[in-house]
Amino acid sequence: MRASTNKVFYLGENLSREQLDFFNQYGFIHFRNFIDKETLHRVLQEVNDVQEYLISNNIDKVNGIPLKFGQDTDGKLLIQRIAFASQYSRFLSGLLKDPRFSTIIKLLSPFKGRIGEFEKDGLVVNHYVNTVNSAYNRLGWHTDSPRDLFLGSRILPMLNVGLHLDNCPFENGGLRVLPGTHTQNLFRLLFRKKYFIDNRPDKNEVGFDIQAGDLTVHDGRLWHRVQQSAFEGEASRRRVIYIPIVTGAYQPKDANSATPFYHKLAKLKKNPNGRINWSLSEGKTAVAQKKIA
Ligand SMILES: O=C(O)CCC(=O)C(=O)O
Repeated sequence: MRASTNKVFYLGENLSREQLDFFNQYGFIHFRNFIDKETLHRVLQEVNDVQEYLISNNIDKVNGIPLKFGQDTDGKLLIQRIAFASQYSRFLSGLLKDPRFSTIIKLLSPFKGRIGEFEKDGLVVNHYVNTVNSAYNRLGWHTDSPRDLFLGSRILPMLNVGLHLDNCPFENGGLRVLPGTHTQNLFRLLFRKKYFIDNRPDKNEVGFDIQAGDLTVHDGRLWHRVQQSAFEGEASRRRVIYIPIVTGAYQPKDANSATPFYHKLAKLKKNPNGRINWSLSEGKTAVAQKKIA
């Protein structure tokens, strides 16, 4: 369902009172045209280059975070989730220095925020496409906060900033959020829905009419999911960059960082006989970091 809370804003030098109030009330906000077509083209090219580099160097984990592999429409290997992508691209890293991010950081006020380029999963590239062998075409309900609990920290407010690289009208699936759930108590944050298992639409959810180049920001405590595209192949392609804005102690990751437990859980696979395969393959770590060209 498309709800009246889905309003589109434009980002200026400062956040307007209306933008701040909207974000504080609902826990998300949508800005049109954050980047122009030329920048978008370059970002897509850089993402492609990073993927090529990771594949050709047999890297399946960056700073302890596993990459998610699938198959593209042409049968070629595709990385459907890349963590810390800006580590491999001077351009993507430079994008994070855009002064408008300082404006967005103010959404975290009164907390003092910073761009987590080297923290959490860094700059993440999500790439969804519906093909027979795509491992990643939707994502069940979750918030981004329990990851902090797994990592032994208390839940701190954070923002997840999504830079959308493809058009994705509401009818094509994409991001769905439950407005206002960022202010819930800990019990509701942990148990409102079954994390990542529940993919069912919620009568109160809100979707977006995304144009390539748009930016969305959601509070890390907000329940959200990704609705699978109704289309197959190229029409279903959806690429989004996510950038964490964090607060609290600086917790950078590097090539020696351990894989968080929740990522290991995600690797558990069912055997054909229905039993869970508990062997957790560690894979290779991206020790050989590409020098930023
Ligand atoms: O792809 C999206 O828009 C949301 C992704 C997301 O929620 C996640 O990666 O945790």
